[in-house]
Order: sequence, then structure tokens, then C-alpha cells
Amino acid sequence: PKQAVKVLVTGAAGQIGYAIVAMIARGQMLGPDQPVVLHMLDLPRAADALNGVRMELIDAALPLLRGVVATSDEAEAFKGVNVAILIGGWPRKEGMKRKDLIVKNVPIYKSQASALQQHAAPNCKVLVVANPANTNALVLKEFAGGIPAKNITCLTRLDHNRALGQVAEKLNVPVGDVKNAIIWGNHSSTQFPDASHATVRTELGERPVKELVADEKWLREEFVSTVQQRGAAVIKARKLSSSLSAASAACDHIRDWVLGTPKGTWVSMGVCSDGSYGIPEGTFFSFPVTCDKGEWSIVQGLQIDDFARSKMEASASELKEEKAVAINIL
Ligand code: NAX
Repeated sequence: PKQAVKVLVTGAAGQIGYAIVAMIARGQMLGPDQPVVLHMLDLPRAADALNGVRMELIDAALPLLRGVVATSDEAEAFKGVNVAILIGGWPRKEGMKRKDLIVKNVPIYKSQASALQQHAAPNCKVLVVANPANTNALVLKEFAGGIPAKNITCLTRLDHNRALGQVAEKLNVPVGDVKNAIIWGNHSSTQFPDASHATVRTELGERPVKELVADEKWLREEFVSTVQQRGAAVIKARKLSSSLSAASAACDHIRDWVLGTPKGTWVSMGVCSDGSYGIPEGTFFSFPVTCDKGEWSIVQGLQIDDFARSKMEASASELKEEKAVAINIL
């Protein structure tokens, strides 16, 4: 029998937290035969709600779930964890600028970096979901010295999945037949959703989305803006931000990282740049990656035209500005 993996979810009393803990305990993140122990962290003011989530997890009688820790103590929450999904943070309120969001969240991520370094398993894999996700990941890297930079990532898989979904809707094909979209850059409205390398499985083999859509304007304009603005559209419709899709994407991200991407398929992950595609080293940027044996690597050699280049540069320069704001307050 496999040993249980300890998975930390921060902000576990929140919306995404509520959706993701059940997914993890049902094997959607680490596989259907992998037992887990859930560590859930939230603020003291959410302690009652968190305890309610703990009770529901027990009541769901989930066979893979081998234990639940519900706490507002960072040290206890991070103790020995192998996977950390960091969702907790200061939420964006109406009228709040991106800069204010950075100012509120950077100190939280500095504190969590030291908890991570002191208490987590040394090979812990970290996924930052909380916004500003890329900059929070950068802060973690800077302040969690003991954890290798390659173990720290941020979530752009939701944007990636949204891109696959838009192509599937446009072509009226099952989303499972669409692959190799790319999200480049920041998890923000400057991200560049790129379908120029994506393909669809057809009876005649794999065909480029570019050819099947045959509408350059849709691919460069409507597709890009729909994916960029999808989060806002969900808020408008639901009066709440994306949560089930965010939780599902976080499971996809960790599952592919740990268990590997299928041959010929890549996914988007926010990772620390090694200078690939001219993106400054050390920037947390979303790239196409493949994963094998628990390690991601950036897909190399894709053609980047002037249109793509300018979009990637705009997102990289926004990340540079976010970094400057973060450094200023640290
Ligand atoms: P909620 O406000 O429902 O939940 C956040 C939870 O975090 C709350 O329970 C709060 O008490 C807790 N929290 C706050 N500070 C904490 C701390 N220092 N330690 C532990 N817990 C803390 O937000 P929710 O809708 O679940 O969204 C969570 C985060 O995900 C937000 O930052 C949001 O912007 C971000 N998102 C990121 C996405 C991505 O693709 N990267 C998409 C979805 C989502 O918008």
C-alpha cells in the first residue's frame, strides 16, 4: 500500500478551498490509488468555518482520506507537507488596484515562505493560486531559500483550460480532443493566450487549430480577449469569482507535474524563467511545459512571430513592475 501524501491547502475555508479539498480527497490530484492527509490552513477568524469543512470531509467517508488537520497555525499547517496549494490571501475588493493587491499579499507570502522553509518536506512541490499569483511565487522563492526554485510554481492552468474550452466551443469538438494551447506571461489581463500551436484530434489525425478555425482575426482578437476576460465574465454572471474551475485546474496542474504529461502534450505552468524565449531569468512567467518524473521543462523551439513577441513582452514588463512594487515594501 502507498504511503499517504500530505497535502496543504491554505485559504481552505474559502470558495476555492471548499471545492478543492473534496477533489483532492477523491484522488483527482494525485491519482485514484494515492491516500492523502489534508492539512488545511485559514485565518483564526475563519476557524469555525474551517472546522465545518473538516466535519464535512469526515462525513463524506472518503476512502483515500487518511487524516485531516484544520488549523490557523502556519507551523502546524506546513509541518511535513509534500504538496502545498497556496490559495489563502487578501482578496481583491471592488475598486482595489493591482498594486494594492500586491501590497496586501506580499507580506503574507513572505511569512508563508518562512513556514514553508522551516516546516515543509524539503522536496515539497508548491502551487500558488492566490493573486497576484506570479509575484506571490516570486516572493516565496526569495524567502524560502531551502526549497529549490523549480519546486515553486503558480497557476495559469485555469487560463490554459479556458483556452482549450474556447477552441472546443468554436469548433464544436470535445475539449479532450484539443491540446497544446499556451498561456504566456502573467496570470492577469496581460496574459497572452496563444492557440497558434494548438491541435485537434480528428479522424484524419492531429490538425492545427489555425487551419480548422481558418479565421486569423478570431484567433488574434476574440479568442485572446475572451480568455483574458473570462474571470471577470464569471464574476459578473455568478457574483462570485471562479472556484470550481480554479480548483479543477489546480488539480490538473499538480497531477500533470507529479504523474507526467502525456507524450506529445504540453500544458501551461507559471515557473521561474531560465531565460527561455528571451524572458528575463528569475521572472515567474507562464510557459508551455512538459513534465516527467516530477520535473517540468519548458518546451523549446516554438516559432514566435512579432505579434506573439509583443504580447509576451507586455506581460513580462508588467511582471517587472509588480516586482518593483513588491521589492519596495519588503
Ligand atoms: P476566498 O476569499 O473565498 O478565500 C480565501 C481564503 O483565504 C479565506 O477563507 C481567507 O480567510 C483565507 N486567508 C486570507 N489570508 C490568509 C492567510 N494569511 N493564511 C491562510 N488563509 C488566509 O477566495 P477564493 O475565491 O477562494 O480565491 C482565493 C484566491 O485565488 C484569490 O487570491 C483569487 O484572486 C485567486 N484566484 C486565482 C486564480 C488563478 O487562476 N491563479 C483563479 C481563481 C481565483 O481568482
